[in-house]
Amino acid sequence: MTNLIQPHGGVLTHLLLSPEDTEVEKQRAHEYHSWNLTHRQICDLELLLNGAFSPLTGFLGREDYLSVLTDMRLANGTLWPMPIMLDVTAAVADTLSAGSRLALYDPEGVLLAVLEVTDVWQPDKEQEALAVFGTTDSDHPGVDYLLRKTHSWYVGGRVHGLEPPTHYDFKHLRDSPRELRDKFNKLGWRRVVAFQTRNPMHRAHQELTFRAAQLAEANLLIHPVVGMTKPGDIDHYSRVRCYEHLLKRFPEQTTALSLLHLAMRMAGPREALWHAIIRKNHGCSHFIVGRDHAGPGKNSQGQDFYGPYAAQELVNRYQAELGIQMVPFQEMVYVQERAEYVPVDEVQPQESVLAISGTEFRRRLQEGLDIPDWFSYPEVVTELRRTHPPRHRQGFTVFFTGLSGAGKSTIANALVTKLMELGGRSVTLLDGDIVRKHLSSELGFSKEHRNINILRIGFVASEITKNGGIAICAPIAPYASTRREVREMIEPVGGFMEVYVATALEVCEARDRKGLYAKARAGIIQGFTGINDPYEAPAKPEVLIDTAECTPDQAAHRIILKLESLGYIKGRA
Ligand code: PPS
Repeated sequence: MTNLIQPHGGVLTHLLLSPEDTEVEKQRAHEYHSWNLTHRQICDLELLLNGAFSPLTGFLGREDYLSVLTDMRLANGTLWPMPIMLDVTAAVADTLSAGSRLALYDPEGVLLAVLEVTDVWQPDKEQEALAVFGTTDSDHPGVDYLLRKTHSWYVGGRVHGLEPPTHYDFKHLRDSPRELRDKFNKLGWRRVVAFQTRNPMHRAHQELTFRAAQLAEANLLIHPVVGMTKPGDIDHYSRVRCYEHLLKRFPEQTTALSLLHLAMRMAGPREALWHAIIRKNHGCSHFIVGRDHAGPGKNSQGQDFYGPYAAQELVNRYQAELGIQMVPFQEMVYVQERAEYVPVDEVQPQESVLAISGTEFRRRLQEGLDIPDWFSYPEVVTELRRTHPPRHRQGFTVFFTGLSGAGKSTIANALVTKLMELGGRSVTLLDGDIVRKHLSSELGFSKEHRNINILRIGFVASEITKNGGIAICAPIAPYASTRREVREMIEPVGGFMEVYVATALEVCEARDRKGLYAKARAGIIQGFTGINDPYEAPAKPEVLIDTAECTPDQAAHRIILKLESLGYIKGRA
């Protein structure tokens, strides 16, 4: 490892091994335990390796971790607000101890780095959530990821990089901190103000960044996050094409665009401080912190997790030791009389303000409604419309769930026929029995096998949905957490509607068309849903159908009406 002193941004950590040492590690790697990195871990590793996370030299050990939680500092006192550890399963943690070497692979099996383990421990995740996010509310995406998706053991230690993660997209826009510093030096940009974003940029953002650059007497770096952002955000491919369009609207030679493969945590104030340090490492002298920086949205009580300017306050508190100057900004609003954007605190009482919120903007996109020129540039809107067509041209999944014999298949068949009659999109039926015959013939009915079965259905349905088709699924899907996983696979790529066919167990048992309930009662079939295996009823399905109160035809019609009201189908059925 070498530390390079650069004119901008201080010491930059460099963790990539020399070609000779890389060869040696490659030869030895088969002797080490191995770990296949998750998407988030690949993001973290890339930024460790290229120095964006300087002064970190690897994943945090336990002492640094605890110190970051309580004081936002490493154990040696250096300011660092975000805990960055490698999370692994208990099975892998069991094989490791101080001194072990762990080979880190990408999903294609490429050896990216070797971790020289110093610490292995099981964290108190609730304590971590409270320290980092100030809450354990799982409506916070960072908390949700920590509690549900992060493995239960942490490993820390120095990282030895063999090669940086590969990117096949937008190569011309990906710069390491050193590359950006060199670029700024070459261009003679001594003062550079960075703008962080995870959203498409519209005119308000352009005006804000333009003013920030003027205020700081600096050049502008648009530095969007393309690693992991908030679930539900617009995909980075569409966003980057939008940024490229917008770049042409800035005065030539003043502004640069570069992509940051960061995995955001949506930690608001703490995250803003972290973002500032990362931009300092990329050679920037100034950093814009606007309203609700890295905000996670609303909590389960419908309130904001953090105050709108809490991030600015926190960054301000650490300004003296940060090494990068914050440029705080109020929200920008459009003043109709002046036909221009101004910070909200500069609006005069008699002036009228026009605003389109992010939610309203998405609604207009989804419904194909007008988006005015004062809000965004036509080329940006066209780009977004191309990849985010209105709902009636998107794919969707209708996911039935309910007991065996509840009537799922009958209603699903009726729905398929009605959707075929409407036409316009291909319709695929993934009924429980069909799937068990063609996709899951080797599986039984243990919890593990049922989950595999449902996730297979979810995967196929998400591919169909992504490509603009309609998937109708009708398994029992008895477990809430698996249904939630399916929803999470599909919602980012199109519509998802859960239909709970709430036929009572007694009714299903009385029907017993396949004679399975009788066999289950007689103990011939084990683990039968509703008899000796649980069915967790959905808490908030989009549609609840009581088959005692309607015919299959009426039930299918209700679903059509719901799809229509959500905009997924056009015109009356
Ligand atoms: S699951 O739990 O979602 O994977 O089940 P699924 O694939 O939808 O099950 C389809 C049919 O399998 C029959 N069957 C059982 N159901 C529940 N529990 C047990 N142990 C079992 N063994 C066989 C049952 O008839 C299901 O049919 P449907 O179509 O739901 O009536």
